[in-house]
Amino acid sequence: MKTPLRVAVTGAAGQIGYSLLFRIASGAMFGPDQPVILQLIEAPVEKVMLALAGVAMELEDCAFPLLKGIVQTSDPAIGFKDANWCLLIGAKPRGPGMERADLLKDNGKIFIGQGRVIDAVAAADARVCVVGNPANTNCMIAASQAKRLPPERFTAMVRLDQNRAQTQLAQKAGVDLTAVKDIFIYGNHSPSMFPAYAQATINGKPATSVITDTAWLQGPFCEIVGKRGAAVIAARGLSSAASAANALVDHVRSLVTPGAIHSLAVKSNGHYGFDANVWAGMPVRTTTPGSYEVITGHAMDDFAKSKLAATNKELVEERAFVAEMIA
Ligand code: NAX
Repeated sequence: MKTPLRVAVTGAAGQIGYSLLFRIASGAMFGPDQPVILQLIEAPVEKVMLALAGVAMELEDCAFPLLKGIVQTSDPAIGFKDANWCLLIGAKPRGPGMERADLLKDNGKIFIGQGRVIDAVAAADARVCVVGNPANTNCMIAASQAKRLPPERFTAMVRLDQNRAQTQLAQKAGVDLTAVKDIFIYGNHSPSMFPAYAQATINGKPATSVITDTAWLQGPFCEIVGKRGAAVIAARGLSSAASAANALVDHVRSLVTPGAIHSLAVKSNGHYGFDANVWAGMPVRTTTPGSYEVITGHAMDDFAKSKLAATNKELVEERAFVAEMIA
């Protein structure tokens, strides 16, 4: 029997948490022979902690053989203690009339605190994955507080956008989903992101030779993928939750699978013209479990360059809003 992995999850009583925790405990994230201990972290609010207790009861009632323990806490120092994986889902949602700058600052406080605590108490091999929005900038903020853990340990999720883009290309081409490969997301997890269709293949051929409607690729395709979250809210009355949880399972599963090629938001280091200090979506190849290298050198045409510049501008602006906090 392997040693259990300690998996800390913030926002564990929220919508995404409710779809995610059962899949982690069932083995979908770390594999069918990897036991886990779930360390569930929630806001220090009585009603929320009660809801968390209910989720923990349901986890117990599943009798998952791989689930070796559940911690319930509102204290990050307890929740992140010795964690191998820190999945940061909890964030403050944008309220009515709230400015983007205020949202960034309010979340900045949360992610500064969590970044510091993770750096102080998590396991030596800790990996941090940020889902709570604005995910890229929250990830950058948390990483900025770390002295022990290097920045490449901090990634933000753009996998939901990748999955959405894969499905849209398959539907347009009238092919099975699995025929679409190498569709990567560049930039921010926001409508400004760029799903780089020209790098994708469909049944091994360039996607642009199968879908020759360039106007659709540059217009509706990018728009549908970029605004899919809003479309789900309009239809369901609630934001994407099960698909977001599924994407986080994919994000981590790919990140622990050597050779996997997938999209992650990572510290840009200047790749693809992104500002060196923003966290931007880009293609990576997993090297060893939990580690990756950025796949550089994908050619970009003028349209792609203009999209990358726009999403980079937004990331740089977000960074500027919180610059004082992380200095
Ligand atoms: P919910 O509002 O259902 O749940 C969030 C939970 O986080 C709440 O239970 C709240 O009490 C908790 N929380 C807030 N502050 C916390 C803190 N400081 N420590 C611990 N817990 C805290 O939201 P949900 O639908 O689960 O979405 C969570 C986040 O994911 C949101 O920020 C959302 O915008 C973001 N998303 C990101 C996506 C992505 O692709 N990166 C897609 C889905 C989703 O929109």
